[in-house]
Amino acid sequence: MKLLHAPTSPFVRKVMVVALETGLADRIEIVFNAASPLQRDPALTSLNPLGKIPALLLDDGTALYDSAVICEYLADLAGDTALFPTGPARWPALTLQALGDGLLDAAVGLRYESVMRPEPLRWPDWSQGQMAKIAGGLDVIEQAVHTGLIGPTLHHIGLITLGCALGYLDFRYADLQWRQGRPATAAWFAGFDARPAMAATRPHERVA
Ligand SMILES: N[C@@H](CCC(=O)N[C@@H](CS)C(=O)NCC(=O)O)C(=O)O
Repeated sequence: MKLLHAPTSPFVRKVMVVALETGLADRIEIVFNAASPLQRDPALTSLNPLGKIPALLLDDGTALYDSAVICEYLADLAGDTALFPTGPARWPALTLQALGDGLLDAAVGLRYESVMRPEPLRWPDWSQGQMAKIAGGLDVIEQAVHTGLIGPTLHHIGLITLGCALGYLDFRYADLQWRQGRPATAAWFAGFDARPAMAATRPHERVA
């Protein structure tokens, strides 16, 4: 299998955490791709017409894309039934995954706005709207730690996604200081972030 990958991408990180935790990482060849909303790269769009990473090329030529799909594929391939639970536990796990993915959509979109969009074309109201989504999401995470929906004895795709989202905020938005006023999330994340698969996938700029 080949994974179109960038070490800065939190969505790619989700896939790598699942690959490491299911023991499949050795079967995945990493292929760097600098996915950009401004340039269509045939090496990527031939696998994912949306031009986004992660994209996974299977040995039979099938392409899978969207981190949620790839993560579930890997869990299924490994026979792991915990990361994507069945029964009633499935819905909170998938909803937390959607929360983390949505938080990341806002954060990655904001990053494009602030780094790629020419300054005269930037729209502060839109940026504030994205920041509000991030803050609202973080507040819901804090409540979920308090109610036990998120906690140290649980482990599934929702928590991996939230861990990657919080790690991305540390990487790109350290000034946001998301831990302030959210001590329960900070404590949970400190433990989660020490997992070997999280430690092995810390976001970083590409080293040429
Ligand atoms: N919903 C997608 C989001 C993937 C995504 O936004 N990836 C970014 C990199 S972090 C990307 O490829 N951006 C290029 C673009 O937006 O065209 C997933 O979960 O895989």
